Amino acid sequence: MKKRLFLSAGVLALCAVAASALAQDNKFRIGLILPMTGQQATTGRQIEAAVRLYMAQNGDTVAGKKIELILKDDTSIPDVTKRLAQELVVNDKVNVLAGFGITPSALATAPIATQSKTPLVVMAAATSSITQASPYVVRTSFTLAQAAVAMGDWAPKNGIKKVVTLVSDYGPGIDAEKYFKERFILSGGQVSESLRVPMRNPDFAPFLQKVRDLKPDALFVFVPSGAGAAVMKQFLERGMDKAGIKLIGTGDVTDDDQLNDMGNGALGVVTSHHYSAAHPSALNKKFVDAFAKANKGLRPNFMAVGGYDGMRVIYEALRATKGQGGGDALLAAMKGQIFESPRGPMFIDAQTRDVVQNIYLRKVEKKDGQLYNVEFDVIKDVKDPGKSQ
Ligand code: VNL
Repeated sequence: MKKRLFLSAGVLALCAVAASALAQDNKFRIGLILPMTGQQATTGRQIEAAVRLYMAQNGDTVAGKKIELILKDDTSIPDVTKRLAQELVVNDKVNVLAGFGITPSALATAPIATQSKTPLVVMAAATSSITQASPYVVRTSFTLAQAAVAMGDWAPKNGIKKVVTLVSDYGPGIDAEKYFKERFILSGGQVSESLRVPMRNPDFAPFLQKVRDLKPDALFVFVPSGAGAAVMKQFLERGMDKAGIKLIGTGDVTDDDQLNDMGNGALGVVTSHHYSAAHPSALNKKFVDAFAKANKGLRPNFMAVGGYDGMRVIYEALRATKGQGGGDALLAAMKGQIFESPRGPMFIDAQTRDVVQNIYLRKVEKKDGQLYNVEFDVIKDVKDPGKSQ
C-alpha cells in the first residue's frame, strides 16, 4: 500500500515536471474547438479554412513562439465542447481557447476559461450574454442584437408595417426576435406573431404555412448559418413571395456559404449583417480571392471572417506581450485592439470584450452571374445593444 502510494506520488511528480516543461517550451498553443461534423459542419469548415489562411499569410512564428494549432471537433454538442476544452487546458496546456460554433458550446465552456485564466476567443457564437459568462471571453464574430436592431429600423421606413418573426428557438434566435421587435414596434411597426422553430433538425413547413395564412408585409427570419437555404427553398415553394410577403432577416439567412446556390428566387432579399463577401474594400477583395484560391473556389462567409479576425487578435496579443505573457496579460492585450478587417473597421471594446463594428444593409443581387449580398447602407461603429441593460 505504502509502495503504491509512493509510486503514484512519483508518477504525479513526473507529470508535473512534464507539464511545466510543456508550458515553458517555445510553443504557443491554440485549442481550436469547432463543429467539423454534424448540423453545423459548414461553420467549422469555414472557420478552419480562415484560421489556416491567416497562419499561411502571417507565418507560424510570433514573438519567438511557434504557433501550434490543435483542432478538435465538438460536433456542436455543448458537453463535448466542454470536455474538449478541459482536456486542451489540462493536458495540452493551450494558451488560448478559440472557435465555438454555437452559443450553447461557448456558454458551457466559459467556466473553464475563468477557472484556468485562459482567454476564450469566440469566433462564431453570437448571443449577447456570452461575453458576460466569463471575464476571459473575447468575441470577434457579432451579436444578433447588433444586426437585428438595424433591420428593426430599416423595415418600417421601407413600407413594411406588419411582420411575423420566425427564429431558431435558442439564444441567438431569442435575441434576434427581441431586438428586432423592440425597434420595429418603436417605429410604429406591428408584429402579428412570433414563431420559434427547434434548433436541431427544424421542419420549417408548418411554420411557413402559418405565415402564409397570416399574410404579413414581411417575414423576419433568424436561422443559424447553414439553415438559410432550406428556409429560402420552402419560402419560395409555398409561393410566399408571389403572395406579396417579403423575406427579411439578419444576414445568417442569406449566408455567403449557400447564397449562390439559392437561385434567382433569392434576388431582392434585404438583410442586415456585419459581413458580405461582396464588401467593396481592397482588403476584402484580397481576403476573398486568397480564401477561394486556398479552398477550391469556396466563398468565405461571416463565420470565416470571425475566424480570420480572431487569429489576428490572438497574434497581436502574443506580439504585444512579447511571447512572455500568461492568460491575464494576453487578455489585456486583446482588449481595445482596433484594426481593419475584411468586414470593415472593427474594435474589441475593452470594457465588454465584445466586437464593435459597422452593420450593413444589403440586398441580394446578381454580380458577374453570381448571387451576392450587395451593401447599400451602413450604420457605423455599432456596439452590442444587448449590453445596455
Ligand atoms: C449562432 C449565431 C450560430 C448565429 C450561428 O450559426 C449563427 C449561435 C451556426 O450563437 O449559436 O449564424
